[in-house]
Amino acid sequence: MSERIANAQLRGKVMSAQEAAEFINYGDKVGMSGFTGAGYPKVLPTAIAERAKEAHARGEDYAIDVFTGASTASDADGVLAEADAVNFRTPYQSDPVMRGKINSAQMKYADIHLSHLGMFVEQGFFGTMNAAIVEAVRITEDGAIVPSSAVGNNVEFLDAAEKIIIEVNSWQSRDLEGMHDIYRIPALPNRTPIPISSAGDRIGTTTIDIDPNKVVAVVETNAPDRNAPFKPADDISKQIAGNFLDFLEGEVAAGRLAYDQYVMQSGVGNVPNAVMTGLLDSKFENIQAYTEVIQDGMVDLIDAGKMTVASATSFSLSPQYAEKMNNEAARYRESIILRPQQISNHPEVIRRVGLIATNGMIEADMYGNINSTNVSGSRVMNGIGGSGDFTRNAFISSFISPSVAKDGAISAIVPFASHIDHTEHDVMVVITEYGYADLRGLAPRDRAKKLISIAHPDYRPQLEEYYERALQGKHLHTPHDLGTAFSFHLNLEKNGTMRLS
Ligand code: 0RQ
Repeated sequence: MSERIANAQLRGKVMSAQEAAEFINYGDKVGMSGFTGAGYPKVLPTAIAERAKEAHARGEDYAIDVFTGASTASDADGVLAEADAVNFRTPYQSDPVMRGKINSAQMKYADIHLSHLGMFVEQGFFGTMNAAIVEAVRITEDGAIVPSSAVGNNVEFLDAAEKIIIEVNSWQSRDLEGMHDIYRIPALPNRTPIPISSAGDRIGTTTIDIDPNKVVAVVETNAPDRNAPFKPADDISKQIAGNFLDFLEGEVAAGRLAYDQYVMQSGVGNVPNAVMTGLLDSKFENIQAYTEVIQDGMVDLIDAGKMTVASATSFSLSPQYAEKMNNEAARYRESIILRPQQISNHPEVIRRVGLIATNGMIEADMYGNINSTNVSGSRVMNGIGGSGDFTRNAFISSFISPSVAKDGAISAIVPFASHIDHTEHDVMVVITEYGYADLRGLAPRDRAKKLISIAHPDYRPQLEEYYERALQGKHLHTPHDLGTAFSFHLNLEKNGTMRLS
């Protein structure tokens, strides 16, 4: 193992996770590596959680503020939340225990665009960052870090932190070295254009240089990234994928897209993965991804010769595909680039490469506002993630979702979204198993008709009824009847279903 720590000074800092956790004090702001279950520290979170439990048992306060790239896993966010060791968390998270604590106000959560967080840290919006805990594949001779399966906000955390703890994880393939492309955006007011004009451009270094004098501990680990396997695509996912491909075909027919010009951004989840499976048998070739996470479907597209390059900030692979990535990283690094999330999600580059963004949603309202985060307006699911970065700046932004959730008790198309992450101004296409609503260039009343037509047939009559009522109002640009705009949600709260009769 120690050959993975090639720097003599840092080899002298090797210690146990318990010893390293002593450097993390009550109230500290701690930036951790990790993004969608990849590249997060594997042992420090548990050691910090143990410290918290011991302190609480003694009647003392102990909690920290946790900053990451995006979601981690049960052995990071999960154990910390379980131990009530987190006071404040940002950005995206998806752990069920942590979600429960956020929704019961036992901890605070700030849902920040993924491209913004590194910038917030650099600009000092959170005050001093006390520590960075970052997973590495190895430490080089000159003390630089080779990141592992995610880059996330590592650069910003390592630059800003007073103390650095490095977890060197021998489970991660050494062949990941060379896959990363580390680039720092010059600070304001000296910004310069990011020199990426196509997804495959490499503009930086393969390692992150750090100040070795800030390193207080190096901990050796050997533990896998914990990602949930994807569910096999069901009929509804396949229908949604089919409708998405029909939409793409329509773009080709209209001359706005060519079969070898598709630049993809895809959210994580089973439906986006089904879309990628659908692309395997499509006419699209030389697909490029400028996205934030590489999931199983993209690996299949690369293997099939359909995708030439994928730029992201992390992996989100099933255990089987993570194993494959580990075994064959030397081959995959020819076509995969992992960048800091400020770059993978940067508005400037997103607009330049002209990508088609495709993300999941909780609900869309009949004018095209999208709720990605808060069920019935208040209960946070995960967070906005990178969906805002991509949606606002895409060549075409799309949202995909089954038309109903919870066995039909919830409609994904509602009169008024109970929380809005993406406004009607940003949302171009919404797709369910009943078709696609192309909202581009349409006035609100025309959008309503399109969106009602892709709602579940059981909900179309009550959506139409609402719309007719709204049309009785005085101001008809975006017709609403505010007295009943949330009738679907209120009925859900009262009767457990959005069905009104
Ligand atoms: O619940 O898990 O209990 O079955 O939400 O829903 O249909 O499987 O879809 O996995 O794509 O998730 C918006 C949450 C959709 C996700 C959201 C329930 C449903 C199910 C999952 P169960 P599906 P998905 C890149 C981009 C924001 C971040 C983003 C998300 C569970 O896409 O977090 O886009 N997006 N990032 O039953 C109540 C509703 C519901 C509902 C779905 N209206 N009411 N529950 N569900 N709709 C990635 C990153 O940024 C890192």
